[in-house]
Amino acid sequence: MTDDIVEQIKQNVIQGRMDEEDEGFEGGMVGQPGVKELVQQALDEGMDPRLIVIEGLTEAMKIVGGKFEAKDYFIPDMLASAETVGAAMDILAPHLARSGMTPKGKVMMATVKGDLHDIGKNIVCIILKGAGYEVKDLGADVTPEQIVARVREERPDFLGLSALLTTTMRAMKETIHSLAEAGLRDKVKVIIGGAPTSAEFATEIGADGYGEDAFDAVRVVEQLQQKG
Ligand code: B1M
Repeated sequence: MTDDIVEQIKQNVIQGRMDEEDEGFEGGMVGQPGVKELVQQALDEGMDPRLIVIEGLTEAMKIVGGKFEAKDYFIPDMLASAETVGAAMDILAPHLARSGMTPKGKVMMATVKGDLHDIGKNIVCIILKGAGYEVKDLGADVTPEQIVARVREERPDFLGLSALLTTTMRAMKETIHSLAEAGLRDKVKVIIGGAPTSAEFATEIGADGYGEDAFDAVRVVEQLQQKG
């Protein structure tokens, strides 16, 4: 029974089904419980919320990531799946805190100054949460000064910066420079991402890593964490 419900949660994330009203990517699933109902049911049955995160949501998003890389899934599909994970995490968050599941680390995320594009950054936040990280989302159009202040206050392990415009990429460099000026550069690992950025650009501006997409961002964070 326990395994059944985790498997159902996993399959429903893969199908991007938030609740019983959703059809699912393959269609014809209206009326069957979706991720929200299944997660609540699992909790009501006394299931360990960590199991739901690790074996249900995280495993599902690995499969979704594989489908995205294989071009079986496109951005709207990935977004629908990622949103079900976000909704599941909202239900699970208070239970996880109680169950003593410690986050793997704290990641602060922001779309940089002058840039309003936040869809990709929001996906990265959701996938990082699904992978077990505590995520502080500062939003979009966040200035270097605001970022420095929040890093100083909250001491995240990682700072993730997103930019979608060639004109705002330079704000990433400014932000890293401001962190250094504030004496905080060696206190936080900085990873960057967003369509106009690249691994070469990350190296050029002194970032610690570059994530091509949300799953790659998790991989880079995990790698940096292992390196210590
Ligand atoms: Co604008 N926009 N936009 N836009 N917009 C682009 C980016 C553009 C490529 C369209 C085009 O001309 N073909 C172009 C940029 C050109 C350039 O600089 N090279 C552009 C432009 C020019 C503009 C305006 C200047 C238009 C204008 O007003 N004249 C203006 C700028 C506003 C501003 O930011 N100051 C503008 C405005 C907007 C909207 C507000 C209308 C809207 C944004 C809504 C929002 O985000 N809330 C919008 C949108 C939606 C787009 C497109 C159509 C889609 C972007 C998107 O959400 N993609 C885009 C064209 C396109 O990409 N086809 C375009 C989906 C998203 C899931 O992907 O964000 O790449 P992405 O995120 C990915 C990866 O990049 C990566 O993971 C994500 C998930 O896989 N990733 C990270 C992202 N951040 C990461 C961080 C990481 C790691 C990975 O680690 C920290």
